[in-house]
Amino acid sequence: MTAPAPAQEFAIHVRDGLTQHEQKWLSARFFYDEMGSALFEAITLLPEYGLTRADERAIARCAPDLAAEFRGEVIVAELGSGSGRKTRPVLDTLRAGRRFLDYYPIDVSQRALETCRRELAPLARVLPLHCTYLQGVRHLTARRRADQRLLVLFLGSTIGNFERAEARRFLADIRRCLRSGDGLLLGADLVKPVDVMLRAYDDELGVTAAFNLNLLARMNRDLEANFDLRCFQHLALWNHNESRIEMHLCSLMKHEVAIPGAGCLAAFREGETIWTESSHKYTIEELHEIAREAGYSIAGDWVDAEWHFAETLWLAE
Ligand code: AVI
Repeated sequence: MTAPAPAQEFAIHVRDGLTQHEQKWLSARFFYDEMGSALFEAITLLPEYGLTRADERAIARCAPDLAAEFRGEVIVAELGSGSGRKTRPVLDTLRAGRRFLDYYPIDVSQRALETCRRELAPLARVLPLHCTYLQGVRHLTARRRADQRLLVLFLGSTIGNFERAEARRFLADIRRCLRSGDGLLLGADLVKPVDVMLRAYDDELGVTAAFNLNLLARMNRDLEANFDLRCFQHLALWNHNESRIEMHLCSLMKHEVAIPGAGCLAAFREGETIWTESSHKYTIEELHEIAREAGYSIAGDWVDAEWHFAETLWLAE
């Protein structure tokens, strides 16, 4: 199993997204180079961004119930490589009373898988899968023993970064890989007052702005582009109809940027934006409806009391 070559993929993607006459866009998955990952870590510490802390609290609360549900033979897969902080309580509680616990982080980033192995190796046998999420789950379900149940973790509201229709499709695709009785623990950020959500994506310190602008800096580093970062402004908007926060980079003037590594020239009008991320916010009712439609039953919800965020456990029917 192999993940796509990242450098070439980035170049193709930049050419497609930035030569659009209508809405220019870049996929949020390109935020996470070394600098972007460090900035994201800093975001998780911001007082305005309660999401990660809420996720951690909700996971810690649901871990004993997970252990009770998955008492027999179980293997754990995580979509995205887990950080010690988030995944540790689940592995810790599940491994109690077992000789081994096999944990398969699935990620297209080799670096993230390495970090995950270092952090979580003392708690489980860490068996990284360097591939896309669906490839990894298919690989595991084809190879596990008949008596092993699979518990898939999809934490941190990464599902929020999928388009709504894509999220439904993806969760249904995962269901089709599972056997009856397998589980999916999904962490999703919930709708909350608009000012709270906006502050979470436009913090006072400017860390989220730096995280967003780093996409331009990354094109300068990796594709020899000549973006002047001061010609762009970070924007966070609430799209009520789609129930999502959108992040954009707004050009402050009419200008052109050369991107030799992607073989293109990007022309910007004053006020034109590059749409860089969507963070969809859900309600518990919508999550349940998605689960039922995809063929899961709902085994439990753990909603954080401080920051409206849910961990929800679905079982394949
Ligand atoms: C990774 N993901 C769930 C984060 C989010 O909240 O959508 C990424 C992020 N973007 C800006 N701040 C954090």
